[in-house]
Amino acid sequence: MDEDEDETSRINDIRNSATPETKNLKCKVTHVEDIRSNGRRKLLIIGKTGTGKSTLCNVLTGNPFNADIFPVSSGAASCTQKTKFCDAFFNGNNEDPVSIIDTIGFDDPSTDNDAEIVAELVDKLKNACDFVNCVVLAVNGQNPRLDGSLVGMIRIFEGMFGSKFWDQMVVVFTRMPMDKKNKKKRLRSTENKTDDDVANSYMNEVKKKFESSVPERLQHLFIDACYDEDDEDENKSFKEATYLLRTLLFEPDGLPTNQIKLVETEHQKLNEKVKKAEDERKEYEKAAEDARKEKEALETKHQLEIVKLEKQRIEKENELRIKQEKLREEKIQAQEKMSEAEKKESEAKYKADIAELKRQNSEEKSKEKHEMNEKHQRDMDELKRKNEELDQKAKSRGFSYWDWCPLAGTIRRLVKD
Ligand SMILES: Nc1nc2c(ncn2[C@@H]2O[C@H](COP(=O)(O)OP(=O)(O)O)[C@@H](O)[C@H]2O)c(=O)[nH]1
Ligand SMILES: [Mg+2]
Repeated sequence: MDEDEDETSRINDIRNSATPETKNLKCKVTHVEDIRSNGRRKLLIIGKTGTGKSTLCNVLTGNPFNADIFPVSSGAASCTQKTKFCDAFFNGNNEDPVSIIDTIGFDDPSTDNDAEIVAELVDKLKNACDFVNCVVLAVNGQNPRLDGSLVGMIRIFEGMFGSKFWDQMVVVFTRMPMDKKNKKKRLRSTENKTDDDVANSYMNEVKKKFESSVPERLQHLFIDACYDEDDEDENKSFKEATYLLRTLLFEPDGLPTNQIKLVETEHQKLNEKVKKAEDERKEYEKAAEDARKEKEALETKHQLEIVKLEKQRIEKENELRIKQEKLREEKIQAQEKMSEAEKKESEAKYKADIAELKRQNSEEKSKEKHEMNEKHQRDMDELKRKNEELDQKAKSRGFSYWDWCPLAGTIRRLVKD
């Protein structure tokens, strides 16, 4: 039988040996919606899904690990869909009234919106709780990894409470059976590293990751919620660990929850970043498209003006020809009755009139052409200025849009050229 199977059958044995009586609550627990000013110590349990938070909550009320006060999941899906408040007695001791807060792991695979989970937790802690005396960070002792999602989760709590959060914290390694056989097995599999060695190197990792926020003496405990009461070592280990946890919980200082801020989860931040990038992309795509359309419209307008001018030129040429013809006919008719001297004078006048007509025509023509070209140039300059402004705006936002959107880049270059 390999070690995992051994462990599963051990837990199943404990489960099966639980009589209906023991499955019913041994110690009084009440689900509540509000734990403000209730005179109880408040214990907040956080950690990744499946580490055993709800199981731990059950046993810390003095009840069996599988009591359904805080539903425990056996499969991949988590059972804790909402933050749960319970009024109970620490370890079932009537002299130690506590409120226990069971939370949801933000990495919960059955929920796809951790922003919602954080919002619910923040709301509950801020409005239905007044302070927290101890924060248990539950870590699966069988595989104590400080991975990205746990770091992210701790940062969320740091963001909510501020760095004081670390002063109330204790790391609890769960799922580590403390009987001789299992301890020996662990020693063998970790090449003679004791549980404390493994825990200390984990704590050092935490300190390295969160640096100065972490107090030098950040406490850690080992609690196997599924411990066997009949096993002397397991029983002793559970009693010692819960005694220490009780000491921490009943220390005078509490962490007020009224200052809690609504923090952004990575997920939420990511969504916002993606949305912002998308909006900016759309904005610039539209601007580039508008610039392209504007350039097209200006070019079309300019072409139309050229055609119109050409038409006017042809009309004027025709008019000029008609006028010249008329002048010539008038001159011939007049000259029939003139003397030689008068004819000469009339010929000179006719030539001067024709020259003046041509001059006027060409002056008008070049003036119109010049005006049209000037206007077109002004429009194109204005367009260029607008495009440069667009470029500046993109650069100042650290958003090299034209580089990473080839289509926009092409449109852009077409407009610029
Ligand atoms: N052996 C052992 N199993 C545990 C322990 N704590 C939790 N488990 C098991 O781990 C699974 C997940 O536990 P649960 O409390 O629902 O985890 P949560 O998602 O952190 O609330 C359940 O099958 C528990 O029976 C423990 O201390 N020892
Ligand atoms: Mg749970």
